[in-house]
Amino acid sequence: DRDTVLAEQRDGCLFLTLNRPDRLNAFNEAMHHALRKHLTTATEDSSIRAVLLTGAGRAFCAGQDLSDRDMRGGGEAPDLGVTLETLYNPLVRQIRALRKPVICAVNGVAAGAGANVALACDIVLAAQSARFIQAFSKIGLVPDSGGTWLLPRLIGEARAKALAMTGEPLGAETAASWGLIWKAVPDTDLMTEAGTLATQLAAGATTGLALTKELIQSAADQSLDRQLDAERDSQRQAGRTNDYREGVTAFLEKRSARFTGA
Ligand code: T3D
Repeated sequence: DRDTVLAEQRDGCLFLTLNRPDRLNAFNEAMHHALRKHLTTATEDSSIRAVLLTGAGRAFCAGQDLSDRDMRGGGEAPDLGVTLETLYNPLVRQIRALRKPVICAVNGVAAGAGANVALACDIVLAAQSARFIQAFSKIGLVPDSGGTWLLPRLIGEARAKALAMTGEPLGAETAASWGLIWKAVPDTDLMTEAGTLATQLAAGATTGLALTKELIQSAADQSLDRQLDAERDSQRQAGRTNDYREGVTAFLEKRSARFTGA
């Protein structure tokens, strides 16, 4: 059901809105499939040069829809390894592999996988009233969707463990001051600010931005020596783009660059 994610393309940007507001945009299979489909469009369509992800209504996303996990009738617990392997993991991999900036505008509560899918995006802005909740411990689960990898890298092991084990909500301003997200903005400014950022990045040097994303993502697993080699290779590639030529020319001509993404 594609209505579970609203999509609009403008100014080189694909604006995606998780759209199950009465369930706080919790993930069901339909929403997973719709989101993946839109991200595939973003990957393949060269006229899309940035993606902005947000949620409809008062929440960003409450993670897995737990009404699809109702075992009160005594039914078997589902194999959650399968749902991670087939739904959540491919989604996180797709966001990280997308060679275009993915901006997340966290408009309200982001809980469970909803929090970690947000954190998997490249630049995360949050409304000041938004909260990030590693809700998994409250239902006996472990953080997923990359949470156990991202959290200690972003905020250190001490804070990662405490957030994951207590399931306590973390306000947007604290999240920003800890380095979990890019910034917290007044609620009323969130969508304007995130939209401006997304369209600005969509008008950027797309190949250079893609290479930057890849370099920063791979850095955590590399030695400085190997990272220097990777920077050399990426810079060589970036230096061969028309956008590099245009960027230098625009600087010398004291005008704004007109990047085409090529
Ligand atoms: O299962 C697998 O495949 C494995 C993968 C797991 C990934 C995960 O994400 S596990 C974690 C799942 N998520 C949660 O445990 C969070 C559950 N929700 C909450 O803790 C709270 O709703 C929030 C803290 C997010 C927000 O609280 P609040 O007080 O602002 O809102 P509320 O009243 O709790 O929720 C409003 C409605 O949304 C309510 O429905 P109602 O009573 O109005 O009909 C509530 O049941 C519904 N809702 C909220 N979260 C979910 C949900 N319905 C289904 N699933 C949800 N996750």
